Amino acid sequence: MPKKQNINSSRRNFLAGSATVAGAAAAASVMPISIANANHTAADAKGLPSWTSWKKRSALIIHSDKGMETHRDAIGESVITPLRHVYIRNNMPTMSDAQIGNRNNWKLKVEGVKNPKTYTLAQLKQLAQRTEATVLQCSGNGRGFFAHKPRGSQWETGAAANLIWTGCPVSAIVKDCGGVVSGAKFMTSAGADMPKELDPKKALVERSVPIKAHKDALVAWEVNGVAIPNSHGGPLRMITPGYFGINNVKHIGKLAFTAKESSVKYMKSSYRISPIGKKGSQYPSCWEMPVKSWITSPLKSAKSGNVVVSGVAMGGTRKASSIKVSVDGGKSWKSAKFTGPDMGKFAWRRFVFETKLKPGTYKIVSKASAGGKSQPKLRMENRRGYLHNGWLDHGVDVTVS
Ligand SMILES: Nc1nc2c(c(=O)[nH]1)N[C@H]1C(S)=C(S)[C@@H](COP(=O)(O)O)O[C@H]1N2
Ligand SMILES: [Mo]
Repeated sequence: MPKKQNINSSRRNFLAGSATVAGAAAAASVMPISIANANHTAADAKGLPSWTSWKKRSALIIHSDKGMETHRDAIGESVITPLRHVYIRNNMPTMSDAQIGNRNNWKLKVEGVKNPKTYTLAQLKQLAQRTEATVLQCSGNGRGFFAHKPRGSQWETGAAANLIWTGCPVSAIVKDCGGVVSGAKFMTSAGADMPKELDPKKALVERSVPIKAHKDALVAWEVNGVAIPNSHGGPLRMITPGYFGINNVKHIGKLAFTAKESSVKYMKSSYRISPIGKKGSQYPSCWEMPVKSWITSPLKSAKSGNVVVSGVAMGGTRKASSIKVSVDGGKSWKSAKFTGPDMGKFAWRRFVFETKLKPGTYKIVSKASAGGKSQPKLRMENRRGYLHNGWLDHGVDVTVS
């Protein structure tokens, strides 16, 4: 029998430090779960919006009609996140089958290259293929831990997933188009999901990343072995390994190599890391992800004796090189072990730490290192609650009995 945890009370306890309206709503939407029982039934999806009714309801916390996050204990214990548990974050509504039409005829326009071209998805499949495992993570993952209650979904750890993508390397497209134009400094991707009646300056999801990111990037049509579902940006999605979620433009219709960053709202003013009380396009954009880790078990209680602490660690654009765990709130640290397959530097790794604990209360925290950098103790305060990788807030208070 799979062991069930009392998620209701664990969530309530966990949310105690971030008593926000959205946080309270999230706690109320929680149901006990057992990810071992992952059968897909109609009842499973009850309460999910119709465009994502194939998801597993009990694996998700619904923040709004545009955002749902994976429960902290529902990313699974293998290295890859089950698709039915993966978070969703939409700025624009997910495109429907009717809007998308025949997937193989989906078009990608390529500009800012010597010979601009428009490819169909079928042509891209014939051009080149590569598979890459990456962490997809929202810039605001961990926002729920900020004390100043930034506007936006109060994500804790679950706006993140580790996924296997297959697609055409952007470098192969660039080569096929004769190289990028001189002076190009950015790779700019635009989604086709903006409703036509809206003003592109305000509603077009167009993102620019430094041009060096194109070397690792894919335009992907497959995730975890299936065609990318519409809600995750099918039939074609930009994947920028190591870069935050927003740069992974769903429903990509245009790829351009540009001298300047896009001037739409989602580039210029949104996703800027500014001090509390300040905003503007002069502040850095949410691009590369920093090193980060969090514990996924135990979250609230454990039996005394041998206790297995497990979690995930990611390095962003660098390989996660080590992971340490502390059971005394960071006073003393011990090395934990990475387990499972190493899926490359852009993926996260599972870790385990076995320890003997006597009855009592413990603050268990984890700290990962990558590329010579370790997670900081504290969050970097910023207006919108982006980039949280501080280890203290991500710790868990566990009662051992
Ligand atoms: N076209 C388009 N791409 C998009 C978005 C969007 O609304 N439209 N949302 C972005 C944001 S903020 C994130 S965090 C990720 C979420 O991806 P997911 O919903 O597949 O988890 O997609 C990004 N790409
Ligand atoms: Mo996001």
